[in-house]
Amino acid sequence: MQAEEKRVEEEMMGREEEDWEAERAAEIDYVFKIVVVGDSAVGKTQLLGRFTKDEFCFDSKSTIGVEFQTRTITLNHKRIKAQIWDTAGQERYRAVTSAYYRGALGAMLVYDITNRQTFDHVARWVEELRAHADNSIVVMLIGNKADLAGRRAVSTEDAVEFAEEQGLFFSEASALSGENVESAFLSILEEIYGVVSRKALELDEARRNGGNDVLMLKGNKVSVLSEASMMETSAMKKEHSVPVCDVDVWIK
Ligand SMILES: Nc1nc2c(ncn2[C@@H]2O[C@H](COP(=O)(O)OP(=O)(O)O)[C@@H](O)[C@H]2O)c(=O)[nH]1
Ligand SMILES: [Mg+2]
Repeated sequence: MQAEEKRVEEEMMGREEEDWEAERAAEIDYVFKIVVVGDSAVGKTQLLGRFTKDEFCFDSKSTIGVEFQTRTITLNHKRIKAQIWDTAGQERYRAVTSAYYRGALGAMLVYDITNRQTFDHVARWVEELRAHADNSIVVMLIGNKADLAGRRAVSTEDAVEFAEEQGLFFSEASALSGENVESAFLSILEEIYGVVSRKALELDEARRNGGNDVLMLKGNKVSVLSEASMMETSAMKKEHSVPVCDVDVWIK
């Protein structure tokens, strides 16, 4: 199992590096990694397909169950590439690896409004995110299959209450009809943009005040030292052509 996990991890790193090369060529300002989580069969893959299909770019498909799709949008005059990862079935065995969450700035946590159990499991997914993802990750709860309102098993009120308690954004949506899919993804991208911009500012300020102990380039990895708040950041200044493989966001 450990060897398998390592293989998955290495493959993920390779993917991200390839994608990074592509984005440099395409003049992308930011890449935001978003993970999609939730129980099996709630519609994660369909939601992803619905959002990315217009400007679909099938970056990679894996034989070992790791993949992401991308779509580039313009937000605040910036080219932002949403790199959205799909569990591709790993959730069935509760075997989503921590590498899946690494560097994610956002998460779509999906349940099925016609299946109560998938909503009851949402708390577990929140724990999973808290355990493996960055503290500042933006999480959006999605009640999918809103087109099946006649078979509803989870009230909107219950979901709103849970989302408020947990500090999550919330939307019902339908991958089938497309209702709210675009708006949900655009909202999470805007929220991430807000978080990243704030962090970039903090980082800039810290650099001006603290000098070079804040950012340290070590081999091909960026280590962020100094204050705890800095350690959460996934946003880094673009450093000439230093190859960096564990940073998802570039600021020009
Ligand atoms: N009615 C309806 N069915 C959906 C919707 N989204 C997904 N499904 C169906 O739910 C099943 C599981 O979808 P899938 O995307 O594979 O779920 P995943 O396991 O979470 O990735 C499939 O049969 C889909 O056709 C939706 O919005 N409405
Ligand atoms: Mg799936």
